[in-house]
Amino acid sequence: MTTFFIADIHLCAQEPAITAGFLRFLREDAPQADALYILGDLFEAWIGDDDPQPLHAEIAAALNALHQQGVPCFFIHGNRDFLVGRRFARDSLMQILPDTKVLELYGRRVLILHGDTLCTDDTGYQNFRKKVRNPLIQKIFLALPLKWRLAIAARMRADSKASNSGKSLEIMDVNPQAVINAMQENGVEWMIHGHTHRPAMHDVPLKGKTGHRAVLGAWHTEGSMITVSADGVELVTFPF
Ligand code: LP5
Ligand code: MN
Repeated sequence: MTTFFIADIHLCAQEPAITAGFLRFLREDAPQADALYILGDLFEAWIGDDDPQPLHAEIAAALNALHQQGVPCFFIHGNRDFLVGRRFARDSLMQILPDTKVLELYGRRVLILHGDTLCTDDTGYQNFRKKVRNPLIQKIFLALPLKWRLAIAARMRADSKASNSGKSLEIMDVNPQAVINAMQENGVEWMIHGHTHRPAMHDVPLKGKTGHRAVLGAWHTEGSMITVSADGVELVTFPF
């Protein structure tokens, strides 16, 4: 009786070792879970469900196979793959959740989210986010030819890399008050998120009690996940 959480796998055709590690995880580890939650940035970049990359069909088939084994899979959009849509959800049988969700798990209330919305000091990013999460802007983007979308995404990635190199690590981490607010608004003592690529378990000072924030690691050279069971919440790394 364990639920698995992962995030920031950043799958792309240029990183076959990560893809192989993720497919192995879906085949060998994930079937033991009650459910699998993917908290964003499953893909390095997503420009529309009509992108014909073979990698996408391969991942959809592997998630679909996990579902056939009785393990439901849930997905929250990240800042790289917020355009994952209905078609990919249908092919993978993965259910897309809203940007924040409270789960009741083995007697614990757990708030799950990608984590980018907690980085409120990064005003450049939050302004960018507002624009690209606008449904009208997304509709226009998705109507563009694939070639143009690829070029725009590449340009955004390059601009993001350039702007990140000038930002402090502090600005790019979560804002402590934003964490407290999110936990109090949702009435939870547990939060799980990714995005910052800084795997850790943090205590959070809440009114009269201590909350807990579990942060997932990115999949660079090994896998990272958080397991929740009746016994507790654990941050785990494992080889590909
Ligand atoms: O992703 P990462 O780790 O580099 O940095 C993030 C924030 N950056 C982003 C941008 C993404 O990387 C871009 C992803 C593109 C894939 C999807 C394309 C679909 C487009 C759909 C349009 C409707 O999320 C970064 C944060 C960092 O995390 C830490 O939290 O700091 O934020 C930024 O870099 C934002 C900058 O401050 C401003 C970005 C400038 C982008 C300019 C766009 C130019 C458009 C050109 C059009 C021709
Ligand atoms: Mn992210």
